[in-house]
Amino acid sequence: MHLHKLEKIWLTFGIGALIVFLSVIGVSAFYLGNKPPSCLTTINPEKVDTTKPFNKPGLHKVEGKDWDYELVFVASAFFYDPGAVKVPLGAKVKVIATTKDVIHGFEVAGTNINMMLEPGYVSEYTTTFDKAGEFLIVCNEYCGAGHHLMSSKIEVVK
Ligand SMILES: [Cu+2]
Repeated sequence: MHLHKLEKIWLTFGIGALIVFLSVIGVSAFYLGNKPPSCLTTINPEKVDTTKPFNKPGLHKVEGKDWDYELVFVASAFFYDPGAVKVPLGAKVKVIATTKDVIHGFEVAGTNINMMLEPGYVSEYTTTFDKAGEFLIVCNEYCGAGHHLMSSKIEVVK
C-alpha cells in the first residue's frame, strides 16, 4: 500500500496527539487521583430524618471552618424543610441539601445556586450572600402533581 507523504505526516501527528492526550488523562486519573467533583457524599434516603445534619434542617453557625454557617435543606414531595429561613447579610454559607424521595431541583432565583437533589446523594454549594432581600427557592425538576407548589425562601437580612 502506498501512502502519500502528507498522509504519513498527518497519521503520525494524529496518533501522536492521541497518545499525548491519553497519557495526560491517564496520569491525571490514575497517578494524581483526580476525579469529577460531584456526588462525593452519599446518604441512605430512607434515614434522612435521623442522619446528621439533616435531622436539624435550617441555619446553623459553625466554628473553625472556611464558612460561617451551614444551611441545611431537606426536599420531599412537595415542600422544602425549612419553608423559609433568614440569613445574615455578608455571611459565607454552605448550603447542604438532599431529598427523601424523588429527584428535586434546588434553584435560588437571582443567585447562581442551582442544584439537582438526587435520592441517595448530598448536594452542596458554598456562597456568600452579599445582597439583602428575599430569594425564592424553586424546584426545577418535575417531581409530580404538586411540583409547582414546591418553594421556600431565603431572606438575607442586615
Ligand atoms: Cu419538583
